[in-house]
Amino acid sequence: MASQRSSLDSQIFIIGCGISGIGAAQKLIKHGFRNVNIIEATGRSGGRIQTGRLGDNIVEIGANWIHGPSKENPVFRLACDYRLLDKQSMSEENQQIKMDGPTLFNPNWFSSSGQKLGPDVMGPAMELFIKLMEKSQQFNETGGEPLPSVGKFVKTEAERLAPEEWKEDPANIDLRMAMINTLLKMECCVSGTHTMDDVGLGAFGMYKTFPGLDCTFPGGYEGLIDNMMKGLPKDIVLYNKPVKCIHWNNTKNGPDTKTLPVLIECFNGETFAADHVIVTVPLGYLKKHKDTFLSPSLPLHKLHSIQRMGFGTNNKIFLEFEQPFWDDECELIYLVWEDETDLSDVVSDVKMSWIKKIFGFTVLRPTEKFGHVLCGWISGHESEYMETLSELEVLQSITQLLRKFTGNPTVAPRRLLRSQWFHHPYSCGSYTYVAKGCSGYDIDNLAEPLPLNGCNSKPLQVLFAGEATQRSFFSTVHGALMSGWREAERLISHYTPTSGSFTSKL
Ligand code: 6YU
Repeated sequence: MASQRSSLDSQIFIIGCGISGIGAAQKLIKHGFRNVNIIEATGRSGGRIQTGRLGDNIVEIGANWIHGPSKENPVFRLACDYRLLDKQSMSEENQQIKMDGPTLFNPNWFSSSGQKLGPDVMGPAMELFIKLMEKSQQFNETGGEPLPSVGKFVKTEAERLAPEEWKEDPANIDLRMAMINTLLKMECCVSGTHTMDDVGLGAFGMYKTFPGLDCTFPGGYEGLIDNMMKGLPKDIVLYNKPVKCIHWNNTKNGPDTKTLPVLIECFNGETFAADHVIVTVPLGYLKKHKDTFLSPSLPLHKLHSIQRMGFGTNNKIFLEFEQPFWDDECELIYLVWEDETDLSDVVSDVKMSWIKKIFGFTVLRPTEKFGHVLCGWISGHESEYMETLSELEVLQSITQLLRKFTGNPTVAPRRLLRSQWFHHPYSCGSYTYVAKGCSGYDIDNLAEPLPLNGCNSKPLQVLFAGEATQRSFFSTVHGALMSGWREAERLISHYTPTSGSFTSKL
């Protein structure tokens, strides 16, 4: 066992300067480790937390909300400590709101024949959908899921229940089924998947929520990253150094390595010797580079879990308008395609009809601050295709779409900004979902350090953090942060085995 002094001199490299990497560095440095560095592929910190600009407005290109802003949520605690939230978001009242179902925004509904629909027509579809989504989450505890995917379950149940539940109002059944399809497309954005048919029904309820009504950062999510970075040594991050390969188990020696077990090789040819490496690159990146990112290659069960887990695309399209076409109180605009009654949450011809995958738009609030700005949401292969089009092409298609749905031939966004997470070379998509056939064990496999337990070589050479490695809060900022802290604590308790469970607080 290394002495306390030499353990604090261990060479630790963290790959990726997203919130999980920054969180890991914070904890290790607070504990006293002296040689901690972060290697980041791009020229910035924050990864999938990225605040941008649309004209004078701040917009979030990546993460938007603190999901479940209440005391148990570490992102909420940090945001409060750094004074980044408004009063309303920090209020006890806000923190106590239970959020088991979807966030209930104040909606407007527009149909493809250019009509505005009312809650009397759409309300029952919303209620049925919410009920079915709640049911979908219960199979994780009860087991015995009747169908393999959330999509198949919701679609089958909606088709079975709708005629009975809406028998008093047969004229609206088709419109309500079309609305359920819109809600399925919305759920694809929430889950970050192409179709809800790809999301496993049994594992869906593994995702847990904290209480609290989702809130945003008035000054931008990146303020959180800036504040966290201020607490770290100045030159801790080595920017613009994409890592090509992590050679572990002493399989490759660099000029400065004699005894250290890991050698990190960057694409620019630079190498860094390490005792421990914490990998925080997104699951999308691992999926694409799994055969070359580690040498020796990842063990088979880890490789299989990387393949099985889902990592999809959810993109945003911000639009600025001179005048709103929505109601004063409206927070969310739904688009209902009247011909989509067969509950297919994918489009048949991506190139021709990608735009039909946009389920709707959230309204950026408050109006006094943002003016009239909408955020459109689009997931899946349709979203990936949208990324390949020019901004002008996207703007033209959206203008046509809005004219069709509002029946107003003069509606015209004056500015547009969209995200392109699928083609981002170091994200390769947006976030993780539990794909059909996945279970919590796949997430545990992703998080398992190398070498595997029981090997005689030096332990904890490569550790794995990042949102995809967190069983209950995958796909979120707080899940990512918790995973970074978890791996830092793994290293800390490795060097202080007698201290029992480690409870340091940042
Ligand atoms: C949340 C939200 N939100 C919208 C959109 C996106 C995401 N999330 P990072 O990628 O940050 O860092 C890794 C770094 O590694 C990065 O800097 C790379 O450049 C670097 N790297 C990669 N390869 C490298 C190499 N070879 N060498 C060196 N460096 C390399 N989360 O809490 N609230 O509102 C949203 C949203 C469009 C894209 C989000 C949201 C997800 C978070 O952004 C994300 O999880 C974390 O930032 C990841 O941090 P990290 O450190 O792990 O990786 C029931 C059920 C369903 C479950 N789903 C529920 C939905 C919850 C998700 N929420 C919604 C979505 C929105 C709107």
